[in-house]
Amino acid sequence: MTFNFRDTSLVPIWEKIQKGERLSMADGLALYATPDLISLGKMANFAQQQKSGDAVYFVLNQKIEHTNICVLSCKFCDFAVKKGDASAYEMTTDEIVSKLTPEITEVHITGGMPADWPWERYLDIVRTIHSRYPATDVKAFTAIEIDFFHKKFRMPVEEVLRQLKDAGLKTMPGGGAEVFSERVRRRLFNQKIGAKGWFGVHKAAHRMGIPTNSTLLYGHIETLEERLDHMVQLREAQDETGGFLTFIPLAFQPGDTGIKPRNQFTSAIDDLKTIAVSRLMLDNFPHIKAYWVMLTEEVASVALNFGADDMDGTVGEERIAHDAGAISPMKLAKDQIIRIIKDAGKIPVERDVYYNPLKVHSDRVIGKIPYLNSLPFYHDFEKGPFRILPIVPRRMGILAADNQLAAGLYSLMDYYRNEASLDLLDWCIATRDQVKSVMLFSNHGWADLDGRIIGVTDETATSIQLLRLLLANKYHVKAEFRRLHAGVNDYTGYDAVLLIGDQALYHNRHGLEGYEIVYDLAAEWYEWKKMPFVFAVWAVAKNAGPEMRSALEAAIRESLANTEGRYRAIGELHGRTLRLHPEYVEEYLEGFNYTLGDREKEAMREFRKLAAEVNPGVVI
Ligand code: V47
Repeated sequence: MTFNFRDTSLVPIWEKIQKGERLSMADGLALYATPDLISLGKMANFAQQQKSGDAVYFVLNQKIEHTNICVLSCKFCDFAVKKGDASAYEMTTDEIVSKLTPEITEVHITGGMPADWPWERYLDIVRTIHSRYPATDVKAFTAIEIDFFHKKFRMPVEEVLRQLKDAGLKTMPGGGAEVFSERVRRRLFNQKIGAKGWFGVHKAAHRMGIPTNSTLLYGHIETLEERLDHMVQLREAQDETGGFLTFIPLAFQPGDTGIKPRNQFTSAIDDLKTIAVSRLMLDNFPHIKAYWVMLTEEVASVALNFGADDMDGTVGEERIAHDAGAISPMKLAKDQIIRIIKDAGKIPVERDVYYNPLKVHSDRVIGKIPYLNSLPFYHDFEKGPFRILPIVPRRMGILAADNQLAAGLYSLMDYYRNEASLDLLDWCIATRDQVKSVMLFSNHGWADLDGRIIGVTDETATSIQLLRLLLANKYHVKAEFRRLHAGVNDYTGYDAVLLIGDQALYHNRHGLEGYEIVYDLAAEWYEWKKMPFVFAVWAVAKNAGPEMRSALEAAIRESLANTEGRYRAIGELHGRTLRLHPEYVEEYLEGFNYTLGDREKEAMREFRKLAAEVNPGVVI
């Protein structure tokens, strides 16, 4: 892909981006320095498309700032007050719960840190929300608050998190990171914990299966180098844990902080550059959030074409930014968010706290399995009238059951479950013998797995049934399955772990710590049945209409034809983030059969028959 760069110094950076190479601090500075804003936006939009296709996520959420009384006195904060202040407030659990309604899917709780609240009061808030609104996920307490609880209530950070998790906490917000620079910390928030403490809490959370968000407070006294250093530190931490969901650049609202004149907000250009640069620098972050509360609706709308794929949500009511003079509204209606996202040419995807899609507010949406093995279908896919939603197999099945997609490359089990509303097309993802990316990492041989606990990736719909079948009918053992947490690389505490897709491919190549034996499920099937295994099939909604169907068929056919013989180039672009050599990716892709022929259909029928016998429709 080529753009007409006005600033040709961007060309080498663009080449790196296209090859999936990581950008350096110097690249980041060059991106900030460029006057060619439009090219910067196009590059970031390209990176965004690689990650999230045409999707922009939002959530029906409610912010709760339970109190503004705070023992800290950070210079940039206009929200916090001292106890006894005329504007001080403290909410009871009942007052907090009264702000919620059943349609809210995420509640975001963060606030001041008063000296006199007992630990039980915080637990009570989380527990009560969780029990009264079980479908509402609780995202609560920044690393600063967790550290405060740790010190005040004399409990290790892990114990604080464990008790909150038991009470119902699902994820943590990204606040309190500010800027990791020690220079800025000493000048603006010297009572806060700093980078080491902030990362300590987030990494502890990730190890415990609590994904978290991250922020950067920009537009005050920090330098561009300090912003970029902040991003690089986050990128390194993400390499280590994989537990960050999104990055949120927070535009500083000067208010009466005295740090900047009252109305000197960050410029729209700086906001857009920061969104774009963060998308390009944070190559291992799934999402970048355009937080409209601090950016304004207008800038957030444009940001959706500058690398952001996350609009936060309806918010409900917000004080931290508004006390510091934010000019955005206090809340946005769902319809308004949907309109903004549609106007940006994207798919409004209503999500849960983990970014699982709940509802797709657009038609002509095609589900894309975001794994390397499906790339021959999508690499050269001319979108035409379609919009692409990358979505893991099991979640795609859930959307199909609700008739939310026009078409998709469905996991085989999901195709069967939704057969009545789908038409099968002529393509699939089938193995010849081995697959290399549906792997059981184990500490026990097959026969010894009886009664053991197997952690199973949250993403699978078909491989889990294949594993069940192999255990029951090939090896005559029965194990207990537990779903692994989406998005957090915690594989400890199981006797074996089933992974699929790129995660499995990566660990097949690089090993999975703690597990010595590796089984390839397609190879197991082949050895047993002497048949290929069909993991996924293309299907189109029956109600999509013949024109749509033929447009889709033409696009798939063309992409397959264009990519044939070019698997090494695909490996160059997409293998790097997985630390896989292009030749390895080439060999991997050559192991698949993408056409649904008679042999594949026969294998499908055999699997269907056996799977129905072993586990009549059980889904865990
Ligand atoms: O940590 C304080 C910032 C943060 C000001 O995780 C200010 O999804 C601008 O973290 N101007 C809290 N910012 C908000 C936050 C957040 C917001 C939205 C979504 C998520 C998420 C997290 O607000 C604080 C601080 O960095 N802040 N004062 C100010 N005057």
